[in-house]
Amino acid sequence: MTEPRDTLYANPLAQVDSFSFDQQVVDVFPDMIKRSVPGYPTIVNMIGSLAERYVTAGSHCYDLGCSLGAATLAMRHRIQNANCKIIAVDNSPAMIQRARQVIAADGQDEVPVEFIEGRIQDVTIEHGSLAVLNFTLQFIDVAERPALLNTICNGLNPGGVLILSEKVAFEDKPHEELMTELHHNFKRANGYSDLEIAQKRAAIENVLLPESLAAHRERLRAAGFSSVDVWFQCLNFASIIAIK
Ligand code: GEK
Repeated sequence: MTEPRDTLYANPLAQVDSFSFDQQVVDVFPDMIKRSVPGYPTIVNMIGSLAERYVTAGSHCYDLGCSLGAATLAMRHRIQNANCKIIAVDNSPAMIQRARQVIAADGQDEVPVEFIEGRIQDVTIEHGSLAVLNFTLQFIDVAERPALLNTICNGLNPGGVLILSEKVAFEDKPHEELMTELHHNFKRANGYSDLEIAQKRAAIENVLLPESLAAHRERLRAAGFSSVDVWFQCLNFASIIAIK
């Protein structure tokens, strides 16, 4: 089945409202994220590979900010050990409702998936072997990020892993500008017009708050992760593996 195409910002808007994960976004989400985030399919696929490698018997996996459950599916299809459970969390009712349908239609049902409609800041993390923040932390208030990462690290078993994927910012201004330009070229090559790129940028400006890789590394270390490194980067999008 072809995915509905994202045309949300294709026509001039009198006023560009702040971006929110509502029903309109849910309807085009798979197309939107693939055409907007360089490397997204590779990252999701690798989350499956990491699930195969790190998820231990009887442990919990967390998909924090699960949207339509792409990372949940990737983990579910690759977990090798018995008696595991995936907890998928999102605070958008429209996202969670669609994610439930996506998972219900999935043929693999050996690994149960528990959905939580709520803020990832409020979720209890325990017995975790793998936690995933795939492009979600960037939407959390910067002041709330340290406590969230502390909670995640505390709730992971020794040797447990956090995958943190984010849009990142650069301290060097010319480099920041170059990455932004190349990212816009990526979006243009994927069929977005200059108008769509500009209106989406205005909508997301105060909603998605990127930080530098150095800031992420430092915070992850402070939260208690003993090994922290980037395993994937394309332009201003990166994914970090942090091991407790
Ligand atoms: C994927 N991980 O496809 N609590 C819970 N959910 C939240 C919160 C919060 N405080 N803030 C935002 N969200 C997915 C993609 S999208 C990334 C993640 C993007 C949710 C929000 O509702 C949305 O579904 C998700 O985080 C971010 O692998 O669109 O760039």
